[in-house]
Amino acid sequence: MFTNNWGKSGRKKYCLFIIFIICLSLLFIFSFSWHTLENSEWHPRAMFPCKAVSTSKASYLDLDQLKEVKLQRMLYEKPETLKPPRSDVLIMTPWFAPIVWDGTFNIDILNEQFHQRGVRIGLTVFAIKKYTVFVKTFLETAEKFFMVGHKVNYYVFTDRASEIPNITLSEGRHLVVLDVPSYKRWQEVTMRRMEIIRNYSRELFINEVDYLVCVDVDMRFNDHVGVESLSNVFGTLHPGYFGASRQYFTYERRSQSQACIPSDEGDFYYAGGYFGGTVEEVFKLTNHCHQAIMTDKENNIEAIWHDESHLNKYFLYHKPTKILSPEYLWADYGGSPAAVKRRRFIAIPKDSQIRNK
Ligand code: 48C
Repeated sequence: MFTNNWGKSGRKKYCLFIIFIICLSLLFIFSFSWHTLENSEWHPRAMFPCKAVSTSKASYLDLDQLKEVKLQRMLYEKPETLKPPRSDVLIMTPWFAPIVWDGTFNIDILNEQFHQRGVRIGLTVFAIKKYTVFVKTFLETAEKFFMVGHKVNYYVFTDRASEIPNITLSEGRHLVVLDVPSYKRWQEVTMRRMEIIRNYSRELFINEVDYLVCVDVDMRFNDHVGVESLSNVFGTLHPGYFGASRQYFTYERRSQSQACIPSDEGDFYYAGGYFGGTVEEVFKLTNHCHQAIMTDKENNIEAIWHDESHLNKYFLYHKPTKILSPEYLWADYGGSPAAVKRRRFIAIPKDSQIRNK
């Protein structure tokens, strides 16, 4: 055929061309068939399904941690099936999150459970500009009442590290002072807490603690605050609104804001000065709130109660797994409701001049 007039080199080129065509066809057939297989139940992975995923070692360890509770004696009031410990307040939400009031928990059982897990708790607080004046009382009272007997790291964020007192801490408790920028407006200071807690959750807290408790600094501990307050993600009922109906809640109502909650929605009014949870959950919460605050800023709007407004919006759609009663964040608004039997963490009346110094 053609090959007679081509000579040796011609034949060689012809053979190479034929080989090229064959390779190209094989490649096409292979890629087509792989694509078909990929989308069919016959895909290699499907043909050789990996063996049933065995429970990872980590989860065996978790199960191992569920040891029996060891108290000296199980001597306490019998839980009464037909007689709830408190009949004057709600102690469980419609989504089965406990609401923590005095008299509803046995701290000995809970301490035993949390000690077995060797739980580490981070307490975050911001002392920017003149708010450093609150740190000494905050820490001294925390030493007396906050998670006593458990491992605690105090994370104090400040622009004035030299003003943070170095008080003597009990065993297993450490003070970590972290430098952060200040902002001119106190509204900005309070809102930026979400961003800073988010960043440190990822860069530091995830490696050092299991739970975070994020609170205001112009406060003092006045009574027991313990592991009964811990859960995956928790908020605290605001002392000014825990008896109010939802239309009186000071939610953000402007639809332009990411924090907006319409007047016919809302479970509770949560205080911005006390929330927390596992590091993972606090990361998600603070990240979400920070993004929402930034979106509002781009839209030239600032939620009526700043980070607290965004926290309330978050908790409406991401229900807390536990709610703390106003015992855990009390401010004397004049009233002294009988339901609030213990004032565990109390706002220090502040000279409003202090905010913008
Ligand atoms: O650290 C400061 N410095 C300020 O100038 C303003 C707020 N803050 C932090 O933000 C403090 O940790 C405050 O406790 C918190 C905002 N909360 C309050 O000012 C009241 N407790 C509502």
